[in-house]
Amino acid sequence: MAYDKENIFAKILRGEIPCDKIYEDDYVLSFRDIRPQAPSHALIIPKGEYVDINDFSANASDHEIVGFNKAISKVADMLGISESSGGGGYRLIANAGKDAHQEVPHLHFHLLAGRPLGPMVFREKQEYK
Ligand code: DGP
Repeated sequence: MAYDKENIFAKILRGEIPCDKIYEDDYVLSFRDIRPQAPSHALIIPKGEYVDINDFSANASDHEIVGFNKAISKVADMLGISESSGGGGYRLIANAGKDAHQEVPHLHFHLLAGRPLGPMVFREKQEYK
């Protein structure tokens, strides 16, 4: 899929739409999700134009990949949700494509925390044999 420069996160990166900023550096912007699914729900996005994690891991530079990954622990520690910063831990989610219900076509990691988060994925029916 080609990158859509008019997606909502591109507009946030350009400063055309406000966000509740948590952290920013040369490679990433982190801000609070507008529809929080947990007491703490942060998003981390790269500043480069990548549709999803598949696009990013295939096409981003080593600097971008390292910068993006290092931002995860920075944000988790800043929010106090990592166990090493005294929190209870967190879940990191990256939806990619339609089956994962990716809504915004600019790569973003969700950091969810602040309560027990339950099973990792919703199961429509048990299919164990
Ligand atoms: P996903 O389904 O993984 O593509 O999640 C997209 C998330 O983006 C969803 O949890 C809601 C959030 N979101 C959508 N529009 C905005 C916005 O304008 N501002 C902020 N802060 N979050 C948004």
